Amino acid sequence: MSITRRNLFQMTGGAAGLLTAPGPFLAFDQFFRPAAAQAATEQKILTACAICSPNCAIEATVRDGAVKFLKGVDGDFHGEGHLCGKGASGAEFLYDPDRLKYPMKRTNPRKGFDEDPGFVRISWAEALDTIADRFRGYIDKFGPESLLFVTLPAHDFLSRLINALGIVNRIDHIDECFLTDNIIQRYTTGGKQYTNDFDNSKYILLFGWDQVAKNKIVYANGIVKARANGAKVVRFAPTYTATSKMANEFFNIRPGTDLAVALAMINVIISNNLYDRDFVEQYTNFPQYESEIRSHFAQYTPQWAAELSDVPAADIERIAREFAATRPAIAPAHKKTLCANYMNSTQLVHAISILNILAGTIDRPGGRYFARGIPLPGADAIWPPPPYPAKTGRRIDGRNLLPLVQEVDQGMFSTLADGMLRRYPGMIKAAFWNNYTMLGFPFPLHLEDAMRTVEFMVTMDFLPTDTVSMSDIVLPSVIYLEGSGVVVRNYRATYPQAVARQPLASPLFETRSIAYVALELGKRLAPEYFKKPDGNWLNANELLDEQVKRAGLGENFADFRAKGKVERPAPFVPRTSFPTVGGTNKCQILVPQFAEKGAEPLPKWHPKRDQPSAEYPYYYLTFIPGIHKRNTTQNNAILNEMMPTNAAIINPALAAKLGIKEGQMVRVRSRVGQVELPAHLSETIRPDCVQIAHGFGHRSRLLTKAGLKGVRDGDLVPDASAEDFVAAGNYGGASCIMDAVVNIEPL
Ligand SMILES: Nc1nc2c(c(=O)[nH]1)N[C@H]1C(S)=C(S)[C@@H](COP(=O)(O)OP(=O)(O)OC[C@H]3O[C@@H](n4cnc5c(=O)[nH]c(N)nc54)[C@H](O)[C@@H]3O)O[C@H]1N2
Ligand SMILES: Nc1nc2c(c(=O)[nH]1)N[C@H]1C(S)=C(S)[C@@H](COP(=O)(O)OP(=O)(O)OC[C@H]3O[C@@H](n4cnc5c(=O)[nH]c(N)nc54)[C@H](O)[C@@H]3O)O[C@H]1N2
Ligand code: SF4
Ligand SMILES: [Mo]
Repeated sequence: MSITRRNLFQMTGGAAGLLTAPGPFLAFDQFFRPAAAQAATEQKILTACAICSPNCAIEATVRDGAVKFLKGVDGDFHGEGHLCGKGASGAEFLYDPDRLKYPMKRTNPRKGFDEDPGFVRISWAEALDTIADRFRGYIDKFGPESLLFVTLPAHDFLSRLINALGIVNRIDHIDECFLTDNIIQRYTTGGKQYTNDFDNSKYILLFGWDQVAKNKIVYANGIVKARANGAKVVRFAPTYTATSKMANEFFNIRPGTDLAVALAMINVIISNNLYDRDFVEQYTNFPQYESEIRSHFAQYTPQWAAELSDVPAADIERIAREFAATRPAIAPAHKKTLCANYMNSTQLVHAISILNILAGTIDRPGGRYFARGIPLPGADAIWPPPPYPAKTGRRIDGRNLLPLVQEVDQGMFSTLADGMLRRYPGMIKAAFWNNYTMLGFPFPLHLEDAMRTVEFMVTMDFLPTDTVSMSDIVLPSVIYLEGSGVVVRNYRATYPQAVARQPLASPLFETRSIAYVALELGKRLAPEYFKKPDGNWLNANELLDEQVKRAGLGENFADFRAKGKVERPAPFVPRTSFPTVGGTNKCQILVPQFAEKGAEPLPKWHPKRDQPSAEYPYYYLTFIPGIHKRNTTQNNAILNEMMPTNAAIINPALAAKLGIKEGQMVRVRSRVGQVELPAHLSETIRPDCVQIAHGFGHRSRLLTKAGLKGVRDGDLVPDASAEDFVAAGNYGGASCIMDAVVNIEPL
């Protein structure tokens, strides 16, 4: 309660007043559950979770049309009979009384996280007509570069809309997650992420990787099985988490220095010829560049790495030798901590890829393998569109300065605000947000300033988030429990597997899918692209039927749905050809193409961006709690009860030095901002770090459970410009989502 009141005092008077003054701001229709039928009916429906990427199989109990209970499915490859707490709480998303129910438009022209939008309900026709009119007007006057789409290519119809309009500025969050890994893998192994075969591994080397603590069942169970099979697990991290507890050895590494340890390990393995000779000689470019590679890594000694990292030199040397001698061994990379945290993440991902290559476990059991997937044909293959216009506009985020990023057409959240406020101020006139919120950015306040410069903002979400509350038009989305789809499995896919997603309930209220929105906007803005050869409009259900048929999953979607899943068991045949860019069909340790594109062909030591100073003496760490999914779950009744807010986690030794007591309010400051929150003392963190959980600090008063609880972790993390990344050698565009240093003081 005290936290809520404290936050209230920081708000503008107008917005604070609204909390006690009922008006249009609070005038949502009463939430209802489907009316009970005369006779009780109970169905069991199989579907797939979509809260995180393994998409564990779900068995739902649906009584009288209402979803009552979700549980795991025995024998499912990913959930293995279980759902985690997030997955099991899915019905609370469906029936959240705060859900967006109808399209709405804003009546308050002032915009900001703490402004009351004054939403009023409108019809879908009015919403879509307004969006189409405004978008058409901006395109005609300022060209397609004036439109910003903040969304993944979430449906083929949305991609078609973006391409048909010639939109150059589609932005996504991947630079904060696995972008650098995607880029590095294209050149080093030709492989994909997500396929870490822990079940069969004998030595697992974890740099930060914390998926046990995330409750990601498929990976948590993988580590458990590996330990049961006698594997050794080693983890480096500045915090002792559930993953650290699962490790045989844990090293309390200094933040941002894993790169030094990895470089030294490569040196130990190469200079002692401990690498997997058969693999390295046959399938990599090591023989071609041997002398360059050997002399490059020779400079990185364990003693040098120990001084930077606080990991003893003898341990670095010993672990490198164990890693190389124990077959099969793996150093997994999985998203943020390895790929996006710091300014040196590009080099770290490259170094870790080299460790896996030296272990000879690329696409081998117990290593990182390429998922044996089931390709689904896209809408453009099924109904070829007229040629798309060239995308000629200016790229707002400066991504074009980073050729390796530009090639993969993903990113960049981290440089968007800089682009809008400094690079091309005023260029973006309208923004379309789907399935994203501004809390997922570094330094959201900078982005709030940027979004205030946009004349017309549309957001599609299922909850009234902070981004929704900044918008002119709001579109209510269905969620995964109301949708249909084919889910191709990527984790543990030693052979091709797909499961069906099917609706547990009809879409509630007037919620719609992004496919519907894209199609309706397409009809209005680019009708020639949204017709089938027979002259009829494209149709999302027909697309699904056609995809199922062409992928050989069934006669049509209904047929596939009746099966529930399709598996094509086949023996795992390890690859002998690696489709790296450059066409050599070999893994590349030294990447000659990087040199051609202004990047480093071999990973060099670079420090992280922000380093402790007299003013900001402590490393700032963030984390994603196991019971939440980023910014999506804080308003879920069950998950909110389990973890409603965040705290500043510090070591008791630091607390004693600064005179901070458990639960006491503290101020944490970085060079870009400050937050106030209670302290939580824990032995699990290094004494030179302060850690705050991601996902809290929603300002939207329309989120009745999550609103005004906790602080935004991103308020302390500086965002960047593309020029900063080029200057620092961050060629892979890693967002630096944890790269900050802070001060902390008692209040
Ligand atoms: N429950 C849950 N699970 C999720 C998600 C979710 O939203 N909820 N999201 C998924 C997604 S998209 C992602 S990106 C991943 C994120 O999963 P992780 O990449 O594991 O990221 P965090 O939760 O941020 O965990 C941060 C960990 O990294 C450590 N760390 C911080 N700095 C360093 C460093 O310099 N070196 C080392 N070695 N360790 C460091 C911290 O101590 C902490 O243990 O989780 C996935 N799994
Ligand atoms: N400050 C900070 N920023 C971060 C991170 C961090 O640790 N700290 N982590 C980074 C990482 S690793 C990742 S992967 C990204 C993830 O960032 P995002 O993918 O943006 O994830 P969320 O923050 O959960 O935001 C998802 C939004 O989509 C909405 N949503 C959920 N389901 C649906 C749906 O079916 N339809 C629609 N239309 N909307 C839906 C949710 O309500 C929420 O507003 O964040 C990154 N940003
Ligand atoms: S691990 Fe949890 S949230 Fe992720 S797909 Fe499985 S049940 Fe859903
Ligand atoms: Mo992520």
